[in-house]
Amino acid sequence: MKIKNIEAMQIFDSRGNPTVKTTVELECGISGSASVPSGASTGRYEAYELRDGTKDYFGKSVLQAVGHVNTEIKEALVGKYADEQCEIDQIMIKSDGSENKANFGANAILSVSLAAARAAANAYELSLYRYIGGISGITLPIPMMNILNGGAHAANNVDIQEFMIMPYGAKSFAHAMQMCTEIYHSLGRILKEDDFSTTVGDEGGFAPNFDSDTRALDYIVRAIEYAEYQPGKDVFIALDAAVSDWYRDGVYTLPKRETSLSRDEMIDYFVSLKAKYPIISIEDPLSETDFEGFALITKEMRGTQIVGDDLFVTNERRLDRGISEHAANAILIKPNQIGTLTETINTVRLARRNGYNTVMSHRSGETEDTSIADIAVALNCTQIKTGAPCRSERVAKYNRLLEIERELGCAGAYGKRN
Ligand code: 2PG
Ligand code: MG
Repeated sequence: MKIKNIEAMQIFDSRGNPTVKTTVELECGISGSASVPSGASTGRYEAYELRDGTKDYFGKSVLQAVGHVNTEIKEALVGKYADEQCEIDQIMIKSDGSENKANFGANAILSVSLAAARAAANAYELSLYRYIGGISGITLPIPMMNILNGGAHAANNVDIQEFMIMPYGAKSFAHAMQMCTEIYHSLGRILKEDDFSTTVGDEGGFAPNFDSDTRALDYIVRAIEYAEYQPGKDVFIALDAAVSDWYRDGVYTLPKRETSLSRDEMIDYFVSLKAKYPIISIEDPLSETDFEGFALITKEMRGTQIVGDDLFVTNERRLDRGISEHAANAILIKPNQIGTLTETINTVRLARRNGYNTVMSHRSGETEDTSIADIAVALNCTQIKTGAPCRSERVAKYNRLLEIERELGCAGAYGKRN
C-alpha cells in the first residue's frame, strides 16, 4: 500500500479545456488514476481551481497545478499508505496551508485524493464503491436526469440552467434509465416535429431556443406523456435555477431578459411554477449568500426538495450553518467544490445525520472518470445528477451505475427502498 510515485499530466475536459489527471503508483506495482472536472456556474465559496492565467488556452491551462502534484505533493506523500485516506488528505491540506486550497489548487489536490483511493481499491482488488462504502454502501441513487439546458449552459433564451426528470416510479436503476431515455427521445421527437433545434447544451440536454422557462416545462410535460408515463406520478421534474449569477445588490436580474425581481418575487415565481407543474426539487433558487432566503423558501415550499449547491459548496461548515438556520433540505455533493475525498465523505455524513437528502453531482465540464458513480453508491446518496443520456462523459457515469446495480444484485437498494 505504500505510495511509490505520483505523476500528474494535463488532459482535456468535455468543453475542450485543460484539466488535471493524476496516477498514484504503489510499491506493489498497482496504480490508480483520476481526472478532475470543472464547473461553469461556479460558486463563490468553492475551493480554488488553479489555472495558469497566461495567454495559452485563454488562461485555462493547469500546468502549475500539475507541477504542484509532481513536486511538493509527491514529496509529501511518497512512502505514505494509500489506504490511509484521511492522513493523505490532511497532509495535502496542511502543506497547501490556505483556507481554500489556493496554493496547490483544489484541482491538483482532488486528483491525488481520488487517485490514491483508486490505487488502494485496486490493490485490495475491490471496486471503488465497495472499497469506500464496504457492505453498507448499497444505494443506487435516483437519477435527476438533465434533458433541457438553459442559463449558463446553453446559448438560448431560457433562464433556468437545468431541467431534469426524476423517475420516482421506477423499480430499479435500470428501469429508471429506461424511463429517462424514453422521455429524452420523446422530447427530441416533439422538438423536431415543432421545428425547434435539437442541438444539445454542455450537459447533453436539448437547448431549443425557447422564449421562456414555462415553455420548456410545457415541452417536458408533453415528452413525459408522449413516452406514456404520468407526470406527477411516475415522473417528476427537478430544476437547477443556478441563480447566484443573477444576484446583485439585493436584486435578481434574469440573465436572458430585462426583468428584475426581489427575493420575495423570486420565491413567488417558484411557488407559481410548482402550482402548475409537477416540480419536486429546486436547486439554488436564491443567491449563494442568502441563508435567510433559503430558510424562507424551504418553509414556504414545504414538501419540495430545496437543494443547496452554490450555497453549501460541499463544505461541512457552510452545511452546518444551513442546518442550524433551516436553510434547504438537501445538498448537492461535488467533490471538486471541496477538494478531497475525506471532506466529501464528512459533508455527506453531516447531511445524513440531519435528514438532508444528498445529491451526488457531475460538473458541466467533465471527463471519462466515473468516480462519482461509485462514491454515490458508497455514501448512499439519495440522488445523482450527471447530465443527459447523451455525450459519453455523462453516459459513462450512468453505465457505471448499471454495472454496480448488476454487481450488487439483491443487496442493491433503489429509490423507495431507502
Ligand atoms: C451545477 C453544475 C452541474 P457547473 O450548477 O449544478 O450541473 O453546473 O458545473 O457549471 O457549476
Ligand atoms: Mg447547481
